[in-house]
Amino acid sequence: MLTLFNARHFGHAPAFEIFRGERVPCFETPARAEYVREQLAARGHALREPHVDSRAVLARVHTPRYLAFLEHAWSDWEALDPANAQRQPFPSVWPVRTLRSDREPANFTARLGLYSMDNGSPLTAGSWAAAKAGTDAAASAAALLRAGEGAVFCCTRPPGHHAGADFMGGYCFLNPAAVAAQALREAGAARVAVLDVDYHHGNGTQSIFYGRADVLFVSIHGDPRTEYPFYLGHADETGEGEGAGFNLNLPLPAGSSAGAWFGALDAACARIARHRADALVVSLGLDTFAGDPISTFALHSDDFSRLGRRLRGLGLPVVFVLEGGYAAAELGVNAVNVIEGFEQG
Ligand code: OKP
Ligand code: ZN
Repeated sequence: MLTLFNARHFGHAPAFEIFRGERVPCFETPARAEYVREQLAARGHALREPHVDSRAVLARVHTPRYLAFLEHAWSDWEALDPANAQRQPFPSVWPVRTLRSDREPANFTARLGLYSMDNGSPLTAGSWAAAKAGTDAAASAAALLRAGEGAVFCCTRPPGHHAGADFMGGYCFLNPAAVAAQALREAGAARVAVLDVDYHHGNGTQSIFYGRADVLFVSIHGDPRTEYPFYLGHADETGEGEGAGFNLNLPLPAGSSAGAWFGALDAACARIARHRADALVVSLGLDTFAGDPISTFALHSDDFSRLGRRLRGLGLPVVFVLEGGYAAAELGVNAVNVIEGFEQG
């Protein structure tokens, strides 16, 4: 399968994150994409660089003030203190209920909190460039589908499905899956479906399309009562306004088996078929793997081939976007299993 490789991903390499109150090495590492790249090359898949600048479509997915903040966040941070070059900024204050988010503060940490859903997206000098190259890959994939390509895989990081119109969170800064869906719409697809199979609910993607009937969002994920991102992803979230009926959440209890997961996939595929979409975007998180260090589902490597075959059965052109998956050494095999399962139908 034609793969767009985000070569800028390497510039986003945070040293640590905060996990259970302690500094720990990041789970979301550059090695993840390198394992996928290695496995793609070993199994004969061609890699290309993204060729489309996503700037225009990006501005229809994210807000201008968020994009302006993110693009300049690192230089603003460094300007505060030269020693900040060696430090990672984290938010520590957020405009929750009763506090105002319409006025952007001047203070850097206050702005960082305004544009963050959690403290889980460590920012570095290369974060903007890496995230922007990811949305460039998504926009390029949409252009390739329009030109007749049957499926394109975006091998990119950091992931994106937790990033909303104006916030980062859960390792995500910009949302390539949302950019792919929006770019497909603008390239002439009347209806698009987004299927999010990452272990974690894609709250950012859901919220971006929640009021729209042209982009159906379907997600299979750990029940938010116990699993991140906690505050979205319940079954009663079905869309609003014109988008009523165009959002389907299929939460599963933590610890669910592969059998339960594929049952949910059947329901997801049935809803997507009913949408009569012209194209599909798959938020391909592989943290449903049994060996994932931060998730609790139990898919094995051959289950990812089965996922690919099942998706091929929808008969749609597909943009695959890499999301989570933290068993890094197995990530390549699992990702390429999806791709080859799809190709072999
Ligand atoms: C991103 B994706 C907090 C650690 C927990 C939340 C998990 C993010 C998963 N510092 N982070 O959906 O794979
Ligand atoms: Zn995830």
